[in-house]
Amino acid sequence: MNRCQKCKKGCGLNLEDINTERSLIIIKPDGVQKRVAGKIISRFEEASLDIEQMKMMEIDKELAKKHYRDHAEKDFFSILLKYICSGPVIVMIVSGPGAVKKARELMGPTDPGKAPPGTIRGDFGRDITVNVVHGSDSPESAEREIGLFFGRV
Ligand code: RTP
Ligand code: MG
Repeated sequence: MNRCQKCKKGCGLNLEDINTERSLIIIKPDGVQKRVAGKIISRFEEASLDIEQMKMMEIDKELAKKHYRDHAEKDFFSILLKYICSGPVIVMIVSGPGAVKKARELMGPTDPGKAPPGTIRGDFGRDITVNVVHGSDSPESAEREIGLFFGRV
């Protein structure tokens, strides 16, 4: 049995529980429109991440501004808002050991032109704006974003 690394005793937790993280994933409007959502979801499943929650929705400007608040001063902010609000998206919570890093490795770099084949953005993205998928950039961002999209879960 894996013993808890914090108390070193049998407190009932195992290593997997301790390392489990969550990430908020969004299949952006272009992913839904191009009918590649199923393929994208499979990438996360095949990497042994669990899908805890999933829903289809449209993101309104208010929510988009909150979600991408760190980019408010960037010159691409208004284009980003227009894009992310341009049609239905699929929002998911994925979880598992190292989920944040794992998801970002599966996605590939922001610019699909620089993303290797076999990554989600490399295979399905169009350009640095229209890049098919979002994944949280840290466990702290993940929890903030999960709160925005799913409330307390
Ligand atoms: P995301 O937050 O969507 O997962 O993407 P990311 O971490 O890889 O990239 P980030 O820097 O957080 O940018 C957020 C989204 O803004 C759009 N973007 N456009 N130069 C540009 O025109 C530009 N740079 C970024 C992309 O849609 C990017 O995913
Ligand atoms: Mg980001």
